[in-house]
Amino acid sequence: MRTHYSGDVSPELDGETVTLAGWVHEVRDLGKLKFLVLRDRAGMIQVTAKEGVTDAKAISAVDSLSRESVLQVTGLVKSAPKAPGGVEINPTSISLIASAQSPLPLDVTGKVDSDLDTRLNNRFMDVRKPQVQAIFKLRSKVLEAYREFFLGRGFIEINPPSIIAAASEGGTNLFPITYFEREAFLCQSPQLYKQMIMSTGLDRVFITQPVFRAEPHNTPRHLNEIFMLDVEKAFIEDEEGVMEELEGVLQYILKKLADDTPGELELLGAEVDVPKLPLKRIDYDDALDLLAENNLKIEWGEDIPPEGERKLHELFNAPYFIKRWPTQMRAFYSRPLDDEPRYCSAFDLDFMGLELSSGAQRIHDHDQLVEALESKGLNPENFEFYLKAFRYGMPPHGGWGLGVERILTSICKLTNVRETVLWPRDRHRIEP
Ligand code: AMO
Repeated sequence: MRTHYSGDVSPELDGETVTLAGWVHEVRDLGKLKFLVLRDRAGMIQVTAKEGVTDAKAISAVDSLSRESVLQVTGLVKSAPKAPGGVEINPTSISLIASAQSPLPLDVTGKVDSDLDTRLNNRFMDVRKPQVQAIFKLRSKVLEAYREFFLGRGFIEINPPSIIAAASEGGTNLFPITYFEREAFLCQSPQLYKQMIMSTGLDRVFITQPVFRAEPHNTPRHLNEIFMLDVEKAFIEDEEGVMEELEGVLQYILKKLADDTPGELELLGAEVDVPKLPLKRIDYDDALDLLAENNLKIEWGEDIPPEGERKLHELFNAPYFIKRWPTQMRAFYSRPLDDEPRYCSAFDLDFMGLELSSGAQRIHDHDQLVEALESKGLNPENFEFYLKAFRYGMPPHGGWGLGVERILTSICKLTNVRETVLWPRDRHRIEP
């Protein structure tokens, strides 16, 4: 149906015949001169019809067009320095492929603002906006970069189940489902599975998987369905053995975006600073001291609130790790430090004032793991399928999880994580 996308039509093609297909972004009727802006995924192009010059059928097609209808346009490329992109199309034929009703549920041109709810309710139309399309092109690029980085380092991609019988991160926040005659849950993290794989010899794995969390908070940074990027690696000496990969992949993703998608970043007004490695590391206790010096008092053992993450970002102006967290605060599988078990080898990576990722070196000793479960009030019997993998040779290992929505929110400097999901799932939204 098309020979070119709008972005392929340059002034060098002057005089050639091309066929384009896309949506009617705007029509301007100046009497004898009619301008049509045709939009496709590569951008927009002006189609200029002149009475007396352009074929009469093509002219009358323009007269009856409604905005957002789908068209096929064949015509001659003409270099036109004043037109957007420096070219226009002089049409020889215009065919209406699918007409759009009026009024539209949403303005695509950006002239009329719509609130996020209206936009999400009409997402098929919202994603026609070039800036919104840019977010999803960047999302695809982030996933491409993530895969490329880990495949290049000898990791393999595994696909754990999404239906599970036991909580991976503790008891709450699970969505129960009816699984034939018993209860099951939607997976909140592939945590237990990626750890069990460490006992198999497939000692470097990565995962891309939707995870589901029944977290009741309805905030600009929380979703109930998250697309999680997980990594697990065995034969590490300490948590640095996987933090190095986390900072490496962050740098790789940012560089790839800067190299491959400058147009999309520009559309969103997002500049990417590729960080130098190693990233800054700060211990939890030191972060608390620093925040206290900056008038934000946090009790030892409490999480660092979003306000604190933003403050640290202001102070460091670069992505940073927080390490050495109190053991009591972190998931049961986080390995307490041998010399000071009050602290564990868990870490968070924060970027642009948002927690992007968290991870840890894990407990790999079976009995210590049983104790850790009990100390969190969890029943080891419910974890028997997992504990078993720790009884027959489990090497030291660690890993992390990175929410793709959070990294995009940071990179694109968005104020709401929902912007990065086509059809987000939150406390109130399961439709469309
Ligand atoms: P955690 O629960 O910290 O760790 O999740 C890892 C990362 O996932 C993202 N994330 C979210 N994003 C949007 N909405 C949410 N509700 C949400 N919850 C989490 C964040 C977060 O840093 N199993 C561990 C990882 C590990 O240790 O390997 C885990 O899931 O970016």
